[in-house]
Formats: sequence, C-alpha cells, structure tokens
Amino acid sequence: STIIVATRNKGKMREFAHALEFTGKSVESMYDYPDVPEVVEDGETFADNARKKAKTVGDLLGQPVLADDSGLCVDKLSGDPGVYSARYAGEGASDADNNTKLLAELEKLQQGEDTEQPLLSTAQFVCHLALYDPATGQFVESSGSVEGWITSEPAGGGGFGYDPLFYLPPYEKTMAELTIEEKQAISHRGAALRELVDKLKSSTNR
Ligand code: ITT
Repeated sequence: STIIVATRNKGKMREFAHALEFTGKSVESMYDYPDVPEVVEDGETFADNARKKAKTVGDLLGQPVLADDSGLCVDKLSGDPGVYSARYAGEGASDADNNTKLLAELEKLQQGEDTEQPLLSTAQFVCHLALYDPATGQFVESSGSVEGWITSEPAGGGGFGYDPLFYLPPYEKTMAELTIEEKQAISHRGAALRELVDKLKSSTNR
C-alpha cells in the first residue's frame, strides 16, 4: 500500500520517503497524480495551509492524504518569510532566488553597523503536518520546529530551500551540511513526523 503526500516539493519528498521507509509502504507525491490541481495556499498559518492541502487532495482522491506546510521564521524580520517562504522572492521563485532575497533583507538591516559578524539573526524552521481521512472527515496533526541562525556564508549541498543559510551552532554546520539522517534527527520535519507516528500508534492501540 501507499502513503500519499500532497506535495510537489522534491526536497520534502526525499525526506518523507526516507523517514517513512520503516513503514514498508511506498510514498507517492503529486507527481503521481498529475491531474490534481495546485492547492492555493492562502491560509494565515502553517496549520491552516497544511489542513487545506490535505483536505482538498484527500477529498479529490477519496484516500487519506498527508500534507506538510513549513517555512522559515526569521526573528529580525518579525517572523518573515513564514508562510510565504516558498515564494519570498515572488511567485515561482527558485530556492536560490529566495536565499538571495533573504540575505538582501537582512543585510539592509545591518547597514551602518561596522560588523563582520556572519550570523545575521536567530531563526526557526517550522513544520506542520496534517493527515486527513476523507472516510471519517478527521485530521491527525503534529508540528515541529528547530532553532538556528541565518548565516551570510552559505554552505553545504544537502537538503533544500534555506538549508545552506541555516546555521546550527551545536554542530558548527549549516542544515545543508548534514546527512539526511542527521537532518531528520534534529529538523522541524523530523520532529513533526515522530509526533505524528506516535499519535497514530497510540490511536491504533486503543
Ligand atoms: P508543497 O506545498 O507542494 O508541499 P512548497 O515548497 O510550496 O511545496 P510550502 O508552502 O510548505 O511548500 O513552503 C515551504 C518552503 O519553506 C520551502 O519551499 C522552503 O523554502 C522552506 N522550507 C521548508 N522546510 C524546509 C527545510 O527543511 N529546509 C529548507 N527550507 C525549508
């Protein structure tokens, strides 16, 4: 059997496939359902958007669907880009465009300060997961976050999105310098997935 994830983000897909390997199920994405239209993400929160993606696709396919809404909240930017993380530099922006925009916004704030400090602001990655079952109309949800710093010195070729700019002091590495296993162990998505799996286990054991 399969687990359907309402995503077209290849970085997320890789992480879900890896994290859910233990279930023995194969993970499908929206690339396996090309007729499913893009869901408009107009929610104010990660939770709203995750629920909307899971419910829209779940009702359409008539099968349980998992959705991930996630993003980067930068303290010096009052929590931006937040729910707009995927399109910070505009509709259809690439990860590289978004990273350039993020550094430009933070460097603007630094103007006039004569610092060489590469760590520009504290930040959190946040992930909200929603699993929706159209047969019952019920959601199972979870969330996770991880704290780090935005660095002006991008590093690493792993991960996706803002990972090369997300510096983790305890590891002295960016998220993009971690292996997929290391990222999973500390990331917002890893934490949210572990919480979801625990919730599903305890509900089936009752
Ligand atoms: P789907 O809606 O198809 O799943 P998306 O990329 O549009 O894909 P989101 O709206 O949830 O998904 O936006 C998530 C964005 O947040 C993503 O494009 C990255 O820019 C950023 N992001 C989320 N998780 C990340 C991670 O683990 N590492 C780096 N950046 C991440």
